Parts: sequence; structure tokens; C-alpha cells
Amino acid sequence: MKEVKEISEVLIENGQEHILEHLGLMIAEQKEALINDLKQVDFKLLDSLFETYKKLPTSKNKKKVFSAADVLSFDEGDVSVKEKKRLYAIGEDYLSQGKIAVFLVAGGQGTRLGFNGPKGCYPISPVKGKSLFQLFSENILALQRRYGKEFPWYIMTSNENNEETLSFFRKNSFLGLNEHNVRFIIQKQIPSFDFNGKLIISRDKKLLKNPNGHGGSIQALYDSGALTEMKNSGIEEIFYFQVDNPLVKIADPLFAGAHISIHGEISSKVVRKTDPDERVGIIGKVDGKLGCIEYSELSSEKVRERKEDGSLLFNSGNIAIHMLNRNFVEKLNSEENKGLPYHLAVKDAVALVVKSGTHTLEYIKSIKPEMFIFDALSFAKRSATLEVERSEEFSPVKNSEGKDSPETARRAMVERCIKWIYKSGKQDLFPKEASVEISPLFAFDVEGFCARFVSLPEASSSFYIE
Ligand code: UD2
Repeated sequence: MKEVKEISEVLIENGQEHILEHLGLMIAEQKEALINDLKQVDFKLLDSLFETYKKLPTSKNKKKVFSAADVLSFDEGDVSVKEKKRLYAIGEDYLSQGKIAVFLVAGGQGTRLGFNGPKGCYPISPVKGKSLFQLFSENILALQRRYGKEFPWYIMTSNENNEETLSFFRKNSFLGLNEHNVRFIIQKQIPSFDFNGKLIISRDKKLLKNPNGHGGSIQALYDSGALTEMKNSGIEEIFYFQVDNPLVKIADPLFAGAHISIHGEISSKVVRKTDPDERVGIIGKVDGKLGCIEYSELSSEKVRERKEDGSLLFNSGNIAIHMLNRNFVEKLNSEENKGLPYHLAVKDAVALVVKSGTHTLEYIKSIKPEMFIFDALSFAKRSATLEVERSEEFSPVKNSEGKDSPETARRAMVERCIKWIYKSGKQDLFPKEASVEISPLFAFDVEGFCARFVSLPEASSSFYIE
């Protein structure tokens, strides 16, 4: 087989000849699939990742200097209210001109949640059981109605969940959106390797590989042609969010305005930490450059350090909501920048190994490369960090129970609705302990809600406001 010969040369040249033993034990179909996998491998990249891995102990010992980021937050004072209005109007102006695209990263596996399927299909809303995807599309539809423009929605999937995601959208008639405005882009996969830099064969006789992380979205936007498409349709800014947060305020005009007003390249929303030990990444400065400080990087003293006003110094929890300037994303893909750096995590894996001429399974440690979107912050010349209220905007679904689970997210959704009802001043008939859900089509923010809400439907233990 000519293909085997060709790939053998590549494997030998790159020190991966152990794969030949595997190929020798496979039937034609398996060989073909594995060769196809191997053809996609960027051996030069693999090599440089292994070199980075070898240097990790030294680079980890390098002392980093952490400092807090400048954070924009608004209180109820006159100056704040005026400035908030100004930024809001800038965001609204961009929305009215159709200059903002919506971008969801949904390529992750969601294993922690224990849900069999793409996480976006998870039924989350407390009364109607709407999926995350459904809530997002209703929010986009409502934005379209408010601003009289159609906003393209780009969804990044991975090889692992693209088919299922697409069929969910098809089966549900694109959740009320115009099919042409929903675009799917598939992120790249990257192989894992062992402590000797060798590729790993998984139990299904393929290369052990994973989606390249949410930071892979920067490359995927470029490779898929989405950036060019955006440019051609007058899109200048991209609202980025992750699939697990049902409280997200899509394309929030205030956030967009804060970013646009300073000609931001990438901007972030943050929430105050619940307590010093909360395990959340912090938007802050690392050696003077903006970035995300992992909770494990800050010492126990640093984590407790307080400002004069008593608040924590490292208080800006990263909720993974960003505004990305289109030109900036293009720049990150340039020859000079070559995309984001990789993080290397050691993970348990089951590998197929060749022993005494046969295949056997072994538990091994593998190195999984991944890119993270927040690393784009260190490339940015200008960036806004906007602090928002957690109870209004963030309650992720990550675990099957306990913290950040469907239960906590549903509770947060109900509590937000109750808050809005009270804010409207029309809470008279609201029974304690009732469950309530507001359709994003009715209102997707408290201002919109108060302007429309008249009264609750007849007394019940659960309400759906649409
Ligand atoms: C992430 C952040 C954390 C905080 C939190 C907010 C990291 C390392 N940590 O935690 O600082 O901001 O989110 O919720 O990022 N995804 C892809 N492709 C991939 C991998 C992930 O699309 O290859 C998507 C995934 O579908 C989800 C999002 O990225 O929408 C978050 O991924 P995660 O669950 O791995 O991130 P997590 O919870 O570790």
C-alpha cells in the first residue's frame, strides 16, 4: 500500500516509528482511519510542544509578578449613571448598525456534567425545560427585534459533537432563527503525547486526540473563513461566550460600548469572587501584562490580600465573556503572532500498546495540549474589564450536582426572575416558593422587563412569562 509507505517515512523521520508496529496489527479499514488521522498531524508543532513540556519544570519555577487589573464598575451615583448611559448608547449604536456578531464556543465534551450529548442541548430552564441553545437563540431573536437587524450566530463545535449539534438545530427548525444566520465552524483537534513525546493510540485504534481548547476558536474563526465573511458583511466586533451559562446577556450593549469606546481589542466581563478561596481564574496582570491568573497560581496570602476599602485585591473572577475586535482576531492569526500559546496538562488515559507482538490496553499518563481564549489578553493593546453582578449574569452548568450544577443554575434563574418582578413593583400576587421563568422573547434584561410587565398570570406554583 503506497499510503503506508509514505506515512512510514514521515513517522520514521519524526521519531514516531512505534506507530508502524500498530499499523502492522490492524486490518485495512483501521489502517486507513489511522493513516487519515496521521496525515492531519502537525509534526513540527508536536515537536515544539514536547520541547516546551521538557522545559516546564524550569519555566514553572520562574517567579511571576501578579497585580490587579483596572476594573470598570458602576454604582448608582450620578456620574456612574451618566457614564453607563453613554457606553450603553455606543453599544446600541453598533447593534443598530448590525456591526456585532454573536460567537458561542461549544466544542467541549461536557463529561463533568454527565450529559450524553452536546451541552447546549441540556434542558435547563426551570419551568419549560428549555435547552441552553434555545435560551440563547431566543435572546438573539429578541435582540434582532429590538435593533431591527439580523445578527449572525457563529457556533464553534468539535468533531466530537458537530453532527449531534447540527441535527439538534435541524430537528428544532433552527430554534426560530433564520437558518442562514446560524453558522457552524469546527475547531481543530490536537493529538496527546506521552512523557517521551510519542503519539498515543486509543482503545478504538485511532490517534488519541482532543479539541484544541476554547482558544482554538481564534484559529477556527480564521480557518473557516468566518472572519472574511464578517468583514464582508460589515461586522466589526464579536461577542464571545461559553455554552454553560444560561444567565449570559448576549451582546450586552453596555459591555459592547465599554469595549468599543476605548477601541478595545479584547475585553472581559468579571464578577466579584464569592470568597477568597473560590476556585476561579482571575483577570489580572501577570508580569505587567493582562491575562488570567489561575487560582492555583496565587499564594494563600495573595488570595487574601485586601485593598484599602476592604475588598479583595484579586477579586475579578473570569466568567469567560469577551468582546473581540475582528481586526484583532485577524492579527492574532498573522505570521508574526501565530495564534495563542498551548497549555500542557497531564491527564490519565487508556492506551493501546504493542506487547509481544499483540495489542493490549494500558493506563498511562498523557499530555494534553490546549489553548485558552484568555491568553489573547496579553496580546491586546487596549482592553476593558467590566465588573457585573453575578446574580444577573453568571451561573454556569458544569457539574452534575453540587456547585455549578443544573440545580444551582435553575435556582439562580428563578431568583433573577423574582428580582426583576420585585424591581417592576408588581410583585403583589407573587407567592413565596413559586418557580418562575421569563422567556428571553418577553425580556432579556431588567429594563426591558420592567417596561413590559403588567401583572402575573393567575395564581399558581409556577409561572411562565412570555
Ligand atoms: C473556564 C475557565 C475559567 C472560568 C470558567 C467560566 C479555563 C481553563 N477556565 O473553566 O477560568 O472562566 O470557564 O465558566 O478555561 N470549549 C470548546 N472547545 C474546547 C474546550 C472547551 O469549545 O476544546 C468550550 C466548552 O464547550 C465550554 C467552554 O469552552 O463552552 C468552557 O470549557 P471548560 O468547561 O473546559 O472550562 P472550565 O469550566 O474549566
